Amino acid sequence: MRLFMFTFFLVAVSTAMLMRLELFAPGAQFMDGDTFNQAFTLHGVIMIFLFIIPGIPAIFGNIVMPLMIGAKDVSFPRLNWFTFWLYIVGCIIALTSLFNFTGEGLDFNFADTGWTFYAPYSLNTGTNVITTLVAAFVLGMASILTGLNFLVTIHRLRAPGMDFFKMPLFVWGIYATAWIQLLATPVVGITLVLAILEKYFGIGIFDPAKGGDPVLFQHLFWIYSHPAVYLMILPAFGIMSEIIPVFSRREIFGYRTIALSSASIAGIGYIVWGHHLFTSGMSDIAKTIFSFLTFFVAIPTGIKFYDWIATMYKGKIILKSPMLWALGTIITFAIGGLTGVTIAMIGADIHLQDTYYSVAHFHYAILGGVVFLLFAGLHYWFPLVTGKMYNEGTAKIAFYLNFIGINLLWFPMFIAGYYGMPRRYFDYLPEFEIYHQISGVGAVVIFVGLTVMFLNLIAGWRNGEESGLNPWHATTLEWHCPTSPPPLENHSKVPYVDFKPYEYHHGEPVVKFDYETMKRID
Ligand code: HEM
Ligand SMILES: [Cu+2]
Repeated sequence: MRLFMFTFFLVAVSTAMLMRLELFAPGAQFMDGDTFNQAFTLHGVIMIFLFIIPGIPAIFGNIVMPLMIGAKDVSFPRLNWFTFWLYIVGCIIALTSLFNFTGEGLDFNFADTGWTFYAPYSLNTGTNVITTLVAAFVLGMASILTGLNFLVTIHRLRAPGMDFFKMPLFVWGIYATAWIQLLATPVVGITLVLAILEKYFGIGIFDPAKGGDPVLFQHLFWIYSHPAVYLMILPAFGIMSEIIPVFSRREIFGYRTIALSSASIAGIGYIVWGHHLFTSGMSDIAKTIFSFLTFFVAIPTGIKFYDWIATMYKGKIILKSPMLWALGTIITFAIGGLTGVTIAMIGADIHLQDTYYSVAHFHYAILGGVVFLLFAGLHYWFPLVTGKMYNEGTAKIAFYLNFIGINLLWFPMFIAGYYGMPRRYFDYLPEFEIYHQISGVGAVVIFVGLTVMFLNLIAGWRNGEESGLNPWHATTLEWHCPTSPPPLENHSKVPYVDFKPYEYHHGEPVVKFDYETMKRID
């Protein structure tokens, strides 16, 4: 599954590179407008539905989360297997929608609607929207069942002694996410089915020509897709909360507030979707309420940032690559989150909606938040999963390339967007050229950074040095295994957990663990 995900990730990165190349100068270079529309749709659909939403839960939720709570596996391993196949089927359907099999031969015909499939355009376009909708539906099923599996696992399989407030914070992140997967995804499932029915049978729900309402589509879509952006970020924040205390050698500051803020972000996430519709037609009172509610998201997010920084304060900071990725993310996600607050203001958003400003916002939030932390997690748990170590120097170089790249690539877009550069256009006025060119250079830098990172990890996996059992001196249960990588059924015995997840004293882990009895011995 990981292999599939990273392959798709590379496909989506490549499409993005092509788009950046096209946009390097005004006018058409090598794509026409229709191809460009398909390119950004392909990029968005893959990144969101095939990589970022399933990414952290599938990569770390399945492997690390059970270890962290002392379970042998998730509650329903077969259901897990089933969701894996649903994912594969969804991917295959998405791939078939790339092509048109007509009498004249093979033809590219991917949806050209953007990843949001807005009606009424998605109902009228001749591209393969239906197959793409079906693919998204199947992937949604996989997401719902994964959420169910995680919820039951966390409720039922925690080690004896581990109450909710002794769980590692990554588990809290997965827990909050699982509720979103279970409760919000059905909404988008229904929306997609309605869109398919509308397209096939013209039932007249979204099509204004038949008395339907296209804005209804946007409401239904964002009722899921706004919670979905928190679904992406919460497990990522969980990774941050693991790395910060371990590499500061300090107990995390405000454990409970971090845990509960995950839950409250998940909750608030359900009631702010209207901020995507400020320019689509809503009553003024509705706009005001959605704007007001959106600001509330900043409170629990701010609390987390405060706690992370307070943890590092007076800590013994060890600047290894996982920590470097985490620290970089504190900066990039802060830019993503705070610019989100600026467009939660109705007046500003009327001007900035559907410009490069919003593109820059969500790329800082998603790449500079979710994906960077996913990479942080890859470096952090790499020795746990492979038993080996990558080259630390190269890992650092890869981080710096990515960090410089993201800023070169997206910071100019804030300015271009502010001056009025609309998103999703394949051509632009000459005055925007400079921003596109800086972005183009940034894209190359990121591309090189990603390549270096993946090659380094692959090389480490193949012939890295033995990492030892607990190279980071971490305190959570996943590092308390008899072997590295962990044996098939995880811990040899059910551990007894009567301690908090991050106990450090004078920079040293407090809890000593006996792998035979699976109890603390200090
Ligand atoms: C404090 C946190 C955040 C706030 C206040 C916020 C606010 C907003 C607002 C108001 C918009 C609408 C922009 C427009 O269309 O003009 C928006 C768009 C978006 N945000 Fe955020 N956001 C936040 C965090 C995030 C996070 C964490 C993610 C993802 C991990 C994210 C992903 C997105 C996406 C994908 C869009 C654009 C969707 C599209 O039109 O294609 N945001 N955000
Ligand atoms: Cu939103």
